[in-house]
Amino acid sequence: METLSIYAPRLVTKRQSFTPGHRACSGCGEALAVKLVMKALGKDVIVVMATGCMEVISTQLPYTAWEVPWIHTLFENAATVATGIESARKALIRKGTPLSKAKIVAIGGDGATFDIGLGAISGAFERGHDFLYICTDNEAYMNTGIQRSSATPFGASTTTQPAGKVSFGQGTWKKNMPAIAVAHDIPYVATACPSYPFDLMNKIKKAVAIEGPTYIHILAVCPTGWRIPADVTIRLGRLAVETGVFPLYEVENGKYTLNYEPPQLRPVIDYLKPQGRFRHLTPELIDKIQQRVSQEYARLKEKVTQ
Ligand SMILES: Cc1ncc(C[n+]2csc(CCOP(=O)(O)OP(=O)(O)O)c2C)c(N)n1
Ligand SMILES: [Mg+2]
Repeated sequence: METLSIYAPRLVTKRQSFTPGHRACSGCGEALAVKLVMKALGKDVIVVMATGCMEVISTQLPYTAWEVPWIHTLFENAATVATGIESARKALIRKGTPLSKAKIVAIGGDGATFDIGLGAISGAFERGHDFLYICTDNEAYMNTGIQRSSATPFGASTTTQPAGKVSFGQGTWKKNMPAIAVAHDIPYVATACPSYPFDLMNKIKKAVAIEGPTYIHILAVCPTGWRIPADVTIRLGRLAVETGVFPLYEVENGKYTLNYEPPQLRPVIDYLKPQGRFRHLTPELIDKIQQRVSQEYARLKEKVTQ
């Protein structure tokens, strides 16, 4: 095990087309996710990015962190722009124009994916375009100041639903975005987290090798919005998986596989306690979250055994 931890970094390419020197906060799990995604994708790729933290920190004129063709889109239409590129290329190739077969990848935050861009994503999946959509989910609208989204977990304090005398924070359960992607009957859906870098990179490579629409949902720990120290990002991502809050799984042509199954799930309090956004939660609310997580995990496992 020790030998593996010494040599593991050598198994990852040093070449990266999302370069250092960008302006992400220290400990940003979303920037780490994008870095791993780009290491897995290499250079032969066109990236379409919805506005959000990742765009803002990587493209402050006159600088850019991108060494591949990269296109800014509005908050709501990354999937549409990606599918437009794919269709235009198809048309040009039909006319005999020699064009590269670079992979087309759209990246959006949870606000761009769960909320404002959902219709565009649904249309792109339904029309069957050949592209990968990646959601980097930090569970709120972080770029504009930690406002709640439909990805914000129950009980989390945000600037639009702050915990206090009259509210315990977010009062709704997180929308199940991977399940919505699966419902489109697309060939590949997966969840990933940068705390499991090889799993994440393998899933990216697998997704772009598949023809048709594919979706990867990445949990991106956000020290600023989750109110945690910058050096616990990786550990917190692991706790999300080990408690069952964010299971790592794949759905290939409707078939579910659980990629990491701890012999026993840790209690969710291990994940909630280090985070300032959950600091106010009462034992009753923590129990309620535990029940929900156990229930959802059991539902997922039922699908895996099918
Ligand atoms: C139509 C529209 N509404 C609002 C905004 C302002 N806006 C830009 S980025 C953003 C939040 C992005 O949140 P998310 O997609 O979760 O990405 P994150 O910043 O968290 O990475 C908002 C509200 C916008 N650009 N366009
Ligand atoms: Mg977000």
